[in-house]
Amino acid sequence: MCVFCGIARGEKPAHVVLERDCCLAFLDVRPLFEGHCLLIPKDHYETLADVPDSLVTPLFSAARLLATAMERVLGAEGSFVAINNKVSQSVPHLHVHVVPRRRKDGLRGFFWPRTKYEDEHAMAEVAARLRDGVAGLAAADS
Ligand code: DGP
Repeated sequence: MCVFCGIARGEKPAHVVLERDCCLAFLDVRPLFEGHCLLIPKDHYETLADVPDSLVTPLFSAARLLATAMERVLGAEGSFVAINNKVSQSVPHLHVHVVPRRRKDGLRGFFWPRTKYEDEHAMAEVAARLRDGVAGLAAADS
């Protein structure tokens, strides 16, 4: 059984910090920093691509609320909001990491090594491919 479905159903304990009809946020057991939250849809969707449109707004709105609350009550100076989709995703139930940040908090290792585009042309080519992909998906949706 999916561990996050267990938490969503209240069958597995978790430190819940926010609950809505469609989603739930709780503390990550292996936090980057204290207050690191995982926000999940209560229904089981594996990746961001699987999440229905009707859920995107309430889910992201809850992420925004959590990020704002962290600054208010945890003294965070900002936050990091991220989703691992498939790669580096250890729990196959979509979860949004909402992590409190402070300047010079050392959170560098969370990022993979940065790369560089060969030149402007290479950058433009990748951008064009992505624009085509986005246009194709948007057309398929309409
Ligand atoms: P990711 O690597 O993006 O799939 O993150 C999964 C996170 O889930 C990881 O930071 C640890 C956390 N986690 C795994 N199992 C549990 C659990 O049973 N309870 C809680 N609260 N967090 C969990």
